Amino acid sequence: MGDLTPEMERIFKRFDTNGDGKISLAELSEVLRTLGSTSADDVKRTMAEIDTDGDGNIDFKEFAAFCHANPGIMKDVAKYLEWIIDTGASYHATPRREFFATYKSRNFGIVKIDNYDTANIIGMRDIHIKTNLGCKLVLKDVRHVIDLRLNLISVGRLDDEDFDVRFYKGQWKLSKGSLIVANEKKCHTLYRLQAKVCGEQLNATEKDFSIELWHRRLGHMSEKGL
Ligand SMILES: [Ca+2]
Ligand SMILES: [Ca+2]
Repeated sequence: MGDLTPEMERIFKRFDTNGDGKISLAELSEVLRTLGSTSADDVKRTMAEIDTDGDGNIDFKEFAAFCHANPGIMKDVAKYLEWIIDTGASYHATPRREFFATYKSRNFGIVKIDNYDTANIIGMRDIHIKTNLGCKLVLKDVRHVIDLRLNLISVGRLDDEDFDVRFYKGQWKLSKGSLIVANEKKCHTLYRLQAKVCGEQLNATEKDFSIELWHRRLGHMSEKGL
């Protein structure tokens, strides 16, 4: 199993929201919805591909086999859901074009990543997310940086917006006034937020964003007869 196992367990637990050790069709459907607009047929097809013993649930063994066969996909899933709370970042930033409803592409300069490398900022716009507590949060002026590996939330920018960000006892908490906006446990060395990207209009239903990559890969797998 090697190094992949802890990562797979973490993702499996995120899929298995009721914690019964199996991913049901409803749970799989919820994850795929988080990733974008997915039809009931897509969900069933995906379930059939992963649920190799056909009992209607994905157990960890089936999930692990799927991850080993398709290591890229689960990494992508983690990226879609997860933002890293970064005290060092000057801006919010993401490599994901599909998180932005629209933006005008132009050169916004460069950003330093991984201490040594620099990368181009090719777009900038607000991104609206729904936190793990179901609160809506507008991340202002998020930089689109394709070379990033993670989605970053800048603590400095939240502070500028009068949010209170606290790190304590292996947790972090984001609040504004008396409202707790997000609250999550530290994972390994990282403070993270699991959030859904959602539409900009206040009352609009969540805007779908492209799930092309996922579809392309699943489609590809089907072609290979998996
Ligand atoms: Ca479950
Ligand atoms: Ca099964």
